Amino acid sequence: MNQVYIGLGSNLGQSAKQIQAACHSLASLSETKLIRCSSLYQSLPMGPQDQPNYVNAVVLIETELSPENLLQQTQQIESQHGRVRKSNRWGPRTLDLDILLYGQQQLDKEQLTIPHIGMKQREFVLYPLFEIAPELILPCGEKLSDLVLTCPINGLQIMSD
Ligand code: PH2
Ligand code: MG
Ligand code: MG
Repeated sequence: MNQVYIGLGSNLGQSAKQIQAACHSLASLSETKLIRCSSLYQSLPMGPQDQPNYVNAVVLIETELSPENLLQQTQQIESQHGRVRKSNRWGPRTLDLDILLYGQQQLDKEQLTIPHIGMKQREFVLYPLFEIAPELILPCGEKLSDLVLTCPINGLQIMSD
């Protein structure tokens, strides 16, 4: 059983609902259990500024799916939730599912890099991750708690429902 952390993001349509629905979709994947979900967070857009704020969250699943297989499944969930792939980097999207960590594995393939590139600098990944895994140590040996301490919060807010 592999413990996998997935980052969720949305800034188009009903973002909070998209994220919640995506959690249900992840929970119903084969050979997969949803273990923990962070709160929903509102974050300022990283990248182009002429786009809406994001809703972000992080979940922990346990899965027997391989990284490649899981990537396929998460891309299918993105499409089912209305994601249209465009070439604009860091542009708005209805749903983004990023495999952040897959156990202690490090993978560097054309379609999939694990740990997720950039996660160590992103407040909208680190803080929700810290909420559900305060003791986590990354494959590089760094403590998540140390990364959080040096990551500016940049307006990140827990959403109340
Ligand atoms: N995702 C992006 C680009 N910019 N900004 C925030 N705040 N949250 C995101 O999830 C995000 C982003 C591309 O994946
Ligand atoms: Mg992303
Ligand atoms: Mg992505």
